[in-house]
Amino acid sequence: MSSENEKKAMSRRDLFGTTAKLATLAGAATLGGGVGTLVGAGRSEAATPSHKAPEVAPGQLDDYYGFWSGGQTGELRIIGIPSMRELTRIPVFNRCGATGWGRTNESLKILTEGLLPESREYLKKQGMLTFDNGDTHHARPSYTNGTYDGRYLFVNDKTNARVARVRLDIMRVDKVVQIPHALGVHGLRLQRYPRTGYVFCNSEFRVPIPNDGKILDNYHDYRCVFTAVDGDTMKVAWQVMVDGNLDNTDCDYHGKYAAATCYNSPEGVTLEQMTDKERDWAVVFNLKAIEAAVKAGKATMIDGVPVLDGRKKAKHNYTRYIPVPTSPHGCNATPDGKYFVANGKLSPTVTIVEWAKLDDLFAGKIKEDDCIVGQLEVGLGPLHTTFDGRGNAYTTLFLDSQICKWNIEDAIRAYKGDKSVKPIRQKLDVQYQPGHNNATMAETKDADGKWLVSLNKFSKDRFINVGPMKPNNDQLIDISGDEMVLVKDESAFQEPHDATIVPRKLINPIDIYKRDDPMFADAVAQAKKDKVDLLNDNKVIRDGRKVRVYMTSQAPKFGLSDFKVKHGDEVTVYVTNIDDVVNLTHGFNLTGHGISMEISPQATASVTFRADRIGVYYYYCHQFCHALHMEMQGRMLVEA
Ligand code: K7E
Ligand code: CUA
Repeated sequence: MSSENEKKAMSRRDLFGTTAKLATLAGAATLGGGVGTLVGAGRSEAATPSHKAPEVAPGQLDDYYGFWSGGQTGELRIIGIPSMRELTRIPVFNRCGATGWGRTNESLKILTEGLLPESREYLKKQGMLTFDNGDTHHARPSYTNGTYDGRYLFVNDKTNARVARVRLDIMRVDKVVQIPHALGVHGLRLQRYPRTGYVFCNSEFRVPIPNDGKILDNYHDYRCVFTAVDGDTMKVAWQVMVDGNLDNTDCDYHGKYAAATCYNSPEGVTLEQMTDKERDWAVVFNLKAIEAAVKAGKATMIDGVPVLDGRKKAKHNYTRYIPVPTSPHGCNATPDGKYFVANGKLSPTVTIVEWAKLDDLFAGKIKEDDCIVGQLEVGLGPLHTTFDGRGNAYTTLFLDSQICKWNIEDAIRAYKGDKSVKPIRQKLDVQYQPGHNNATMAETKDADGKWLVSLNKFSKDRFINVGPMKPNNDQLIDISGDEMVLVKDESAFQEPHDATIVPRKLINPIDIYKRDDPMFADAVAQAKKDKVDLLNDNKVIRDGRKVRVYMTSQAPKFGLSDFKVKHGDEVTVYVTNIDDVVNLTHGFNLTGHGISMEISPQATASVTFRADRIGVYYYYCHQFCHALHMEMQGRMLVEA
């Protein structure tokens, strides 16, 4: 950085000094038009794709799968890297018309069986079976020995406190669990070693436990819990009560510790109260001590879940609170397994904590501050950090609209007082206001330092105007050389928070379902009871007021060209796609009934409804499967 730039940066930073808290908050409130335009003001014509622009010509395949969270859409997206092409979406917490997710019996079972009783009761009163929205932030593939194993992917739902597991062989959710004693499940990371294992979830908001109305406005009695879900059973393994609001989390590469950034250490409920301190903390969790305490029956069972008290005043060895500047955000473990980085957000710094020091901390040999081995000023609004596996870190600067590349060991040397090192390697403008960034394989021991994506919340003038709500701008940056080079802009609908990028060889989805897939095991079992061969029979079975309609689909024909039911019957339609051809998906879309679903090759899908409308209703295939696809239809006759 030139001294001129340095001066400019410093004067902006002064604005963020703790003495000028109100200025900070005022600044933070007007990010979009105010502070955010300080850097890269006006339209940026820079970043003309250079010789390094990724070449993925038509017909060529990408090198990586990018797993994007879909934010408020409640879904996941798969983006090809380096092309940045959106390859598909995975419906998770949302209702999806293309697939029938949230309407088919198969998806409703998954979406409802993990709900807490109180949610079930609430939903019933609303005439709903499940929540039809979600807010996905952090999607992470499962690990074995510190690297991705291609089994599962886990993602949080911030708004309804759920965690979903996606099977990576079919790219569909197979389990959902709702987290008790929590509102706003935000940070999510997976145990890396020996395997996943635990899914660590941060509940963000502090709530009364139980939240039954006895405690209302006395917010000092609210609690926040850190939850470990068992990734195999998708049941809550244990919870630890903590001080403050949990934000993001990560864990080590040895299976010993997890860490979480906390804001709101004053435990207030207004913005002023929440930021009324110079320091918050990163809370660290001693997994062995927690497991031993749970095993020894030291936890309080609340709603069937073992809950330990990890608050400071409880003085247990489950947790320690490492002080970091106020309102930290991202929490990121380095791929060498040595450190984690807490990102300052309101402070222009990143704080580096050494995992190995936690042994001595929990043994009482050193103090919390002694675990901090580095604190580097990177710029304004540091939110998240990622890594290249060559010792460098890349931190998003929300307010500066930049990515700051810095060297980890140099930052540690500088913190020790070595004035000769300059840890900051480069700052690159991004357009604009980045939240997460992530580099290829950065969260594994095999970080490969090829590509980095910057997920920018504001796109402003980067795309043609689509109205007041603009797309996000996901930018691809080549980090394979000494310099970061911006090579691509890609628009995204609100609001992918985060992305994980995995080489394609580690992910092996199937093309055609196997008939024993658990996704439709219930349908197979019911058919067996009804003595129906799903691959060959087309039958209507009446069972009192329940009617089960079994039909095949094979381009361009449904096995039944019509079926008849009585007004008021409870009808379940089972469709089995008997085509054994890659890419040959059929749809079942029932007119006037709000029903549509897809049936992939060799799959069975089913949907249940009451035949409450008398008359003739067509069902048709909604996937363009054949030249006679329009003719792929039939009639449901509902008699009075
Ligand atoms: Cu938006 Cu990871 Cu939820 Cu930061 S989080 S940006
Ligand atoms: Cu089957 Cu279109």
